[in-house]
Amino acid sequence: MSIPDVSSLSLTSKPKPEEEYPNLAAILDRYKEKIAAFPKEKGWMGLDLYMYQGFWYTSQDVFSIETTLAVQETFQAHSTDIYLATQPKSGTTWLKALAFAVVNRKRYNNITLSTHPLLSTNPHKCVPFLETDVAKKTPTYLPENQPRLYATHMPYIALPQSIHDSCCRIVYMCRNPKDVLVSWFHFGKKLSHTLLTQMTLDEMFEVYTKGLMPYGPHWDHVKEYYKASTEDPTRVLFVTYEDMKKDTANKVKQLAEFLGYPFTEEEEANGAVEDIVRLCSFETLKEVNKTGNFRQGVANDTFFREGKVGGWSNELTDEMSQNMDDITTEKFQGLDISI
Ligand code: PAP
Repeated sequence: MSIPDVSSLSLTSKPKPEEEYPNLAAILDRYKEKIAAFPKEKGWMGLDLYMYQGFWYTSQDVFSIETTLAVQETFQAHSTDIYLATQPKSGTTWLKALAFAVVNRKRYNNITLSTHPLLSTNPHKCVPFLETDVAKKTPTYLPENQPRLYATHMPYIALPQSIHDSCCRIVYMCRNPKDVLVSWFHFGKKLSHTLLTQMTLDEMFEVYTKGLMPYGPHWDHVKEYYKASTEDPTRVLFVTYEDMKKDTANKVKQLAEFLGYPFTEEEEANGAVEDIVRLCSFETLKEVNKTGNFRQGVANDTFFREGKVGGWSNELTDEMSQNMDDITTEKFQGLDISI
């Protein structure tokens, strides 16, 4: 299991991008000419987005077209790997915490719950993204660390061929696009990057419904993973944020079973499932992450806002809501996706 040395991952550390991602500049440079040929449009927060394999990507960042291409070119999957895939704002942080807690529960057992890494470390630092790891000096995907736990926002089609060819497990979490949009909107307001242009909710609605978001369109991203899960449910588990909220304990059991770490009867009797639900709850993680930065310009607390289902109803107009429903109905036609 690729568990970073959490002692070096203090919530208050503020590494500079060039220190944290020393390979980034070379990666950005390597694909400069290639991406110049891709379709380009202005999208989320006024950024230039590049179309690749049917999806939009930002550029000049760790979550970008360049790091996606680098992952595709260099990353080698192992059959024992676990990948957590999401569209941004769909429950990534929660899913990372849950999977990390499930897979590592023997290592950080209940007795030492107070010293659990998730009680001192942002889940994003416990489970690296493929997209950011590729830009690090020493990627955590070392061969001896097996099984490995990774997250990614990359669309299914963009996953490196070695992931498609291997029998590793993929968990995909999707969320109601209306809540995703509202979450994106509030996230954007908290970012202090100078290249970003603040957007009104109307403006964000416009780019979101056109799919002009990092890793958008939302619906196509969901559809691809959903189809993969129906084609091979032993390889891809499709879960929704809403179901996870409704019955977290049972969904955690399902997750553990899928990942190959089922709870024993004894563990269940001892409350191990409930311990993990509590440890990874919005309330617990929000409290732990109320200070410090995830990376420059992104505070830890930006990943913990409301953590609710249906909060969109306080922010979107009836017209926006109807418009989104129409798109969702059309895009998810024939698919049994309940959000
Ligand atoms: P990311 O993809 O950028 O990492 P992600 O974690 O997917 O972000 O999304 C953040 C959302 O998950 C926030 O939703 P909100 O804006 O509607 O509130 C955040 O509150 C929610 N979230 C984070 N942690 C949890 C958790 N433990 N339980 C439930 N929701 C959570």
